[in-house]
Amino acid sequence: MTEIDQPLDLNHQYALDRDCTTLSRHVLQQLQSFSPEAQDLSALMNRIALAAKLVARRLTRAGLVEDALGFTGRTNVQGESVKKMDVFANQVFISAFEQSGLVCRLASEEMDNPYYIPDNCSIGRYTLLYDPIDGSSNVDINLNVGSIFAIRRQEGEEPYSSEDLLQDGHKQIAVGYILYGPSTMLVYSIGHGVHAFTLDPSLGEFILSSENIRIPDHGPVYSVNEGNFWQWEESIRNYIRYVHRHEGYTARYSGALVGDIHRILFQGGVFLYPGTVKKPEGKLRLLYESAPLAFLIEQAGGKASTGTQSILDVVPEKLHARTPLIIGSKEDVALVESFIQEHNREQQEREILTSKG
Ligand code: P6P
Repeated sequence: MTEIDQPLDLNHQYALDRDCTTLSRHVLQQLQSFSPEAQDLSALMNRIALAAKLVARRLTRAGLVEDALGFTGRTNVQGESVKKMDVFANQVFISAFEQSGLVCRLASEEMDNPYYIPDNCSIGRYTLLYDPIDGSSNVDINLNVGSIFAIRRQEGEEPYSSEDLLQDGHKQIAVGYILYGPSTMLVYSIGHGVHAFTLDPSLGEFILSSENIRIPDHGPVYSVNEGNFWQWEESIRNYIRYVHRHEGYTARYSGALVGDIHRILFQGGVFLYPGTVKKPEGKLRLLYESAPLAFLIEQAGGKASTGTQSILDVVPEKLHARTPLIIGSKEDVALVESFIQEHNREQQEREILTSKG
């Protein structure tokens, strides 16, 4: 037999097949279709991958590239100081999608209003909502950061109105995040499970690394900024006291949502960013942080709530609306919710007793 007639051994064949499963191919496999919408989604995810590679390249060399790190001196619509990397990454996604012909609008944490691409609005019936660099406080100290994205169809004929974005999270058709860590990973869902791709810099391609990821029903991790302890409602403080007093829990908090969620997706547990007495709505933004991650975690078998309502059911009143976020393994999220329900029940009983005098 000639060399060519001898099949590769199974390990080599598996590795070759895997390296040929690129993100755009995987989307079409998930949809089992070559319809125009399937092709759109495949092309959209390909542009997300391009943006991710451009951001990863900048981050990898940020310490060497002049003027890549530090603050711009401006504050964004959130009232947060803007990092140079925030501005760069925000523009990367705009540039990647301006040329795509698919997206009419981009709505970002870094922009007060959506960015419109008029040439695309007659044909490109999609909106990209994104947080270009999540956890940017980690950028200058070379710790992990992420990007979060959600894609929704553009509804209605008025391209310069964003009213149709003020709908619940079930309207998302593709979601995911990019984790810029020791390796760059892209984790996504289009409603057919959750899948992870790892960037192979030697190929310049995201290659399938984990398919149909399932979050454990329970895990040891609780991820929360305990520095806010005295600002929380008593119910959340009661939950934290519970995990302090019971074996089997461990605290992990990186200050970057994507890294904390990624850990919980694989190891199980719960991430909390609760509201406070002064800011009941919390810090995290619904449309381009909580809702995409809620969709993804629920696709992996987990749960995401405000504490009293499923995140995916929340209808925002404005583009940059915030919500409390409790997200992760379904048993751990349910445990946090049980402390909230217990506290609310006790409060109602007290109010009834008080009203009876
Ligand atoms: P705090 C980063 O600014 C971010 O939006 C998330 O990535 C992160 O989980 C959270 O805020 C951290 O907020 O108040 O704990 O520093």
